[in-house]
Amino acid sequence: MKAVSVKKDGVGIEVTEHEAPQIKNGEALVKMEYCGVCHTDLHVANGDFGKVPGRILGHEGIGIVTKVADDVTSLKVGDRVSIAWFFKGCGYCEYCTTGRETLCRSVQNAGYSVDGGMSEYAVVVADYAVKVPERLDPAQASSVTCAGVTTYKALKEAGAAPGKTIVIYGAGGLGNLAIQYAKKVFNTIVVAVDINDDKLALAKQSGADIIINGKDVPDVPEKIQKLTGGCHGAVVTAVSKVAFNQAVESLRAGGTVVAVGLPSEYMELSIVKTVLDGIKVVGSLVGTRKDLAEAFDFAARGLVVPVVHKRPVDDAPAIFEEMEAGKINGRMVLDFTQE
Ligand code: 8ID
Ligand code: ZN
Repeated sequence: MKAVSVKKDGVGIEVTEHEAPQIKNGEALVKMEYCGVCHTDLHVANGDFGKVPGRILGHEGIGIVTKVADDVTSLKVGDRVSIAWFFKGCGYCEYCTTGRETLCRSVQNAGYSVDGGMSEYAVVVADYAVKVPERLDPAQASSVTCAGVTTYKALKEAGAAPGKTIVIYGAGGLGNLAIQYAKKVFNTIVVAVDINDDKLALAKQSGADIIINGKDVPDVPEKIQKLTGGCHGAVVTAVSKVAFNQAVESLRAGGTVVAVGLPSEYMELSIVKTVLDGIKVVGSLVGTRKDLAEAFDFAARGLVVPVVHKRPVDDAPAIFEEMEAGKINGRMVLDFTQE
């Protein structure tokens, strides 16, 4: 079967033939329909979290169950399921039992510690695979599987609620969905900051109230403070420490910065501002199975509409280059229905 995997030396990707996987107890086999390309796949392919040679990438997978192990009761053949970064937890540690399962110390992550969704067939752990609502388009569902659930959860962490002002740094694959959830689900006032006008035009179409190009404005936080009186929360999806530093300065007293993007850098944090303004800085990692089910539901009801572009699987190397160059507007989705 065809799959997109990390090259043998642990850097870069290739589209090659792999042996089809076999299922064990508790597992199901999924025939892939679509798998989105997330910037995290680029980090994994670059070895940013440690090299994983040969690993099949992908954690925005959507497909149909074609086989289940004899002991599986939670899925049946024909179900449409997602393959998310949170692939499996231990189920009994302090994190798994307190609604923070993505922090499980024995976690398995699709497309990183286990093979993921950029593959004609993939294995899921039946009890951990979240089902996709029937009326949600499967290509759009792929984006919700990571970009959607991650930003939906991050907005909860940011204290998003009606009447609050939220700034989203980075209006790429994650950022566009952050804007939509912030506007249509949480009913907040939304500021979007990016360094690319095309992404900001899409941000505006997607519901952002204020758009700011960080390259055109000498002092982004000052402008945001002037326009809004300071934001209640910031969700940073940009892959640059510049945005993290600006996010802190964009807040009002009592505000929260939610770190989502994963540049291999450190952010600056004024101790005096943090203390005197009661600033909270929180890291947020994807979302639980329940968060994903909620994020799917809002998309199925049409409140959030992921912007997706279907591409042939053989385009994967080109898509990774486009992402590195910051040229992608919305999300590129590998189309396995044509394989
Ligand atoms: O669970 C998590 N925390 C999680 C889940 C999924 C993805 C984290 N991520 C991480 C990815 O690994 C990546 O580091 O979030 C980051 C964003 O992923 P993405 O949205 O898939 O990447 P993208 O489509 O390339 O978008 C990045 C955007 O940031 C903008 C770019 O123009 C682009 O639109 N950007 C950059 I780079 N520098 C900026 C700056 N200084 C900036 N925007 C504003 N200011
Ligand atoms: Zn992702």
